[in-house]
Amino acid sequence: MDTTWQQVLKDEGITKIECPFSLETIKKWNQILDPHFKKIDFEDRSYATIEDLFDLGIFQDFFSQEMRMILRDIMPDPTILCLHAYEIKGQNDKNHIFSEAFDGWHRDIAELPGLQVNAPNFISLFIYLSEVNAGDGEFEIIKRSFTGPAINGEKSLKVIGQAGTTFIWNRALLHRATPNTSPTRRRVLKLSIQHNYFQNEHIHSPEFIRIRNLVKDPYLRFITGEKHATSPVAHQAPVTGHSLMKVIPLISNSQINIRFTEFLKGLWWFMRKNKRPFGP
Ligand SMILES: O=C(O)CCC(=O)C(=O)O
Ligand SMILES: [Fe+2]
Repeated sequence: MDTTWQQVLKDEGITKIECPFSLETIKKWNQILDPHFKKIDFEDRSYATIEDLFDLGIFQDFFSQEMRMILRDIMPDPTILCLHAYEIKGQNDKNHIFSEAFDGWHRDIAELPGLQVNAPNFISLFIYLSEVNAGDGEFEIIKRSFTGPAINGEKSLKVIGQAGTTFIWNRALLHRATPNTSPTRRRVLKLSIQHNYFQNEHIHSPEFIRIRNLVKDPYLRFITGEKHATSPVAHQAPVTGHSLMKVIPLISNSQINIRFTEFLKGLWWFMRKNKRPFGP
């Protein structure tokens, strides 16, 4: 039997899958989002927040039956840490995030004592909403880099593709957004999930509370944190069925090359902030 995307995610920390939405849906979302982003396209990084997505109907489309099965196959109790669409500006020779250190390389999550490093605890799912080619601020990641530093010369993977390119990755892996040097803004839809029983300040925010109060669907109430408990109560999202999305192989296609001055700057930055190198 072919390896499933679920297994690839565990082994390598990133998997690409078929787009769980039709291209018409992706197009429709972009048409809905265009006027929203047009108003704020002077910002270096601009957002359609979870509330915007909800008010625009994209939130409701997003949690399709297929998406529910995908998330359930990652973890039985997925709870949203963040869901938003964002654009990053073009003509920029800097990484839009963590540009102050290590050419943008970072982990979102530190290695937590007692947790298996490669277990899918903190996961992000990206759907490119614009076409992303080399130079368009493509997402770059080092497969299997669950622990340890980034070493120059090591292989990395730059994810490029059409609007609708969908990939799921473990936030413990070393990754970065490459600089978007192209003339156009790069648009991504991003979901981050974690176990229901993990601490999660977002689900207590007014935006999450408003959405939770407006939705009746038990699944949407679950994923926005209704059953959240700080004790490890084994709640599970109400979904049946598994996702049989085909895995699309991702082959490392680049190499890390952190400039020496960037490396020193990064070390200094982390020391000042009392954070260890290559932590979040
Ligand atoms: O925008 C990107 O390509 C990556 C952003 C990032 O570091 C993240 O989502 O954790
Ligand atoms: Fe990150």
